[in-house]
Amino acid sequence: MVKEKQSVLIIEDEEVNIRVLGQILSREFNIDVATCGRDALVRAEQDEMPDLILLDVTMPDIDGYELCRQLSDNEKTRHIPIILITSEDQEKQEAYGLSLGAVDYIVKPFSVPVLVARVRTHLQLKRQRDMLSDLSVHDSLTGLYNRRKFDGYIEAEWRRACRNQTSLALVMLDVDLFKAYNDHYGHMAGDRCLQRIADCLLANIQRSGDLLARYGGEEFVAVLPELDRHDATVLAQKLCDAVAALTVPHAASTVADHVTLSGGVAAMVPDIDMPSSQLIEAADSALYAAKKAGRDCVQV
Ligand code: GH3
Ligand code: MG
Ligand code: MG
Ligand code: MG
Ligand code: MG
Repeated sequence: MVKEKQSVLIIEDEEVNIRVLGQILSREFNIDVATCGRDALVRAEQDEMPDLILLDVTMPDIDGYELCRQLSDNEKTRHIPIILITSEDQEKQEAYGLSLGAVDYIVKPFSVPVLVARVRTHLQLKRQRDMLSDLSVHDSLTGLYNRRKFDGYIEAEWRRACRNQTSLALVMLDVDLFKAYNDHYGHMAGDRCLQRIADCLLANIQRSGDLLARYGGEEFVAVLPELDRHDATVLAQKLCDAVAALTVPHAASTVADHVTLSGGVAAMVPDIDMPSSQLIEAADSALYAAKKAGRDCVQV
């Protein structure tokens, strides 16, 4: 999610510079400080990652250029803009820093208003990028992750499960007789119903590695790392029960007097030559079987 107040990580070994930079920037941004390269690498990779890094070139352990290279090469930190701050006022050095992935280069002694203006500009750009990347992975109706995010996530988890030889489970859920729901209550009511279902499903998915996405129109999917077939089936049933317990009226349903889901479950320990589509197809077939078995049920 896009943050209210953005954060700046100052990587600097000189006390006086830390104080000056901290004082100016803390009025607008959350500030974190690292006084050596090793500490900086740890901090930059924490869960709450900085939105921008101010990086001093002359450092006691890892030099700023090398740090810049490492941060730009790392998948987790490469999207964080880095501004190099240095007393070396040479074109060559500046070009070198920029070639390593820095977005800007400021020479000491720096002008405070210019530094603040540059920081603001890069943070604004960062915010816009964050908003775009947020939009690109979320579904606008339900707020859940979308198909694009699901595709990338299942691929990554499939590879991980293959490497670690652990189970990966997939639950596919489809609203029963939803066309009839729309026909009876109208499309707008259908939209609100999907939102309620999404909220309910999300509230019942608790582990941090689990991913819930809207797979298509009235279909939802949960990627469940390290869950076996039995536990995934228990969870799928819990999800269906939770949605049924909302008792959203569905007068046009032939299954119940309220909205229900059908669920398909698949789980496997991937082999190196198996594509992830095998897991998706297995869950899809199980879902089809649940529909054939009369809906409002889970099949494996
Ligand atoms: P089944 O139990 O076999 O799944 O029957 P169904 O009617 O749910 O399945 P079908 O595939 O025939 O119809 C799905 C319906 O879901 C049709 C479509 O209009 C509706 N739908 C898909 N996306 C949306 C949406 O974003 N909003 C609304 N309101 N309806 C949607
Ligand atoms: Mg220094
Ligand atoms: Mg469907
Ligand atoms: Mg269908
Ligand atoms: Mg359906």
